[in-house]
Amino acid sequence: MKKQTYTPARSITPEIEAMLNKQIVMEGKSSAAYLSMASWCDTQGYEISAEFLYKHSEEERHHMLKLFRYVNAAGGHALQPEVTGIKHEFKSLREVFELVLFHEIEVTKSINTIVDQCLQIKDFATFNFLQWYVNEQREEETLARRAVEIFDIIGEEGVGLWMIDQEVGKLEAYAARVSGKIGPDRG
Ligand code: OFO
Repeated sequence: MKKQTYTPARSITPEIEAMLNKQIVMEGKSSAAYLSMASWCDTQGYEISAEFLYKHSEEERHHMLKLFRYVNAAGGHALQPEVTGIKHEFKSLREVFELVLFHEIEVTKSINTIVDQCLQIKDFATFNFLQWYVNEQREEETLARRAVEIFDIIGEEGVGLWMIDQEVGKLEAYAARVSGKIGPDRG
C-alpha cells in the first residue's frame, strides 16, 4: 500500500512563518539587550533606569512568546532563537537610551514589512494579529524618543544624571498619557 504522507493543515504560508520566526529572533534579542542594559544601569547606580529596563526586557519576552503561540496555532513551527552578540558595556546612560530608540525603530520597520507582506498575500488573520504590535511599537517609540529628549531638557552636568534617572521612572505615565490622546480607542 502506498505510504500516506500527512501535511498538517496550516493557515500561514511558509514565507510568513519564516518572517514571524525572524521577528521572534528580534524580540528575543530585544529582551536580552534590555536585560544587559538593565544590569549595566544597576552596576552604575542608575536604579530607576535599571528597573525600567528590567521591566522592558520582560515585556519583550512576552512579545516573543505571543509570536510563538501564534505561529504554532496557525500550523507553523516557532523556533527558539539563538541570541548572540549582546553588548554588555555602555559609554553612558544616554548611549543606553539612544540604542533603545534605534532598536525600537528597527523593530517597527520589521513589523511593517511583515504587515505589508500579509496584505499583499491577503493573510488577513496575521495582518490582524500584528495590529497589536503596530500599536505597541508606536507606544514604545514614543517612550524611547522621550527618554532621549530628557537628556537635552535636563542636561547631564551636576545632578543632571540623577534627575534624568528619576524622570525615566515617569516615562510609562507619559507614554500612557500620549497614547490616551492619540490611541485607536479614543474619539
Ligand atoms: Fe518593542 O519590540 Fe517588541 O514588539
